[in-house]
Amino acid sequence: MESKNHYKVTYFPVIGRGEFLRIALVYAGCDWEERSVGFEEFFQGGFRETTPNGYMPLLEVNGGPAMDGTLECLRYICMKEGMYSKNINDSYACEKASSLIYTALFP
Ligand SMILES: N[C@@H](CCC(=O)N[C@@H](CS)C(=O)NCC(=O)O)C(=O)O
Repeated sequence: MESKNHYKVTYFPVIGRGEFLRIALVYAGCDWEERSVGFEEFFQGGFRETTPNGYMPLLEVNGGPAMDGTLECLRYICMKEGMYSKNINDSYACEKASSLIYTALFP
């Protein structure tokens, strides 16, 4: 798979919600960069106030505005990179599996 898009993921330097986006971007073979924001920078350094809704991960595509919402961003990457099934039954199964994993990890 070859993508012409450039992505930026902004997240804490940990495995967490951001990992969903990192894995999708690596799997798709995308050109992407990571902006690592430490806890102090986020909570005390004012970074939180610069985010759309006060949380991360954030996803920027081709220099566009920051988007948030882990599963929404995951779905966005999959659709933009041609990994989202056009078969409604397959996409239902993928949505079900990703929601299940997400809510199990982040209830
Ligand atoms: N609904 C959001 C929740 C994101 C979220 O809670 N992120 C945590 C880090 S894993 C965060 O940024 N927390 C900061 C805060 O709540 O102040 C999503 O699905 O991405």
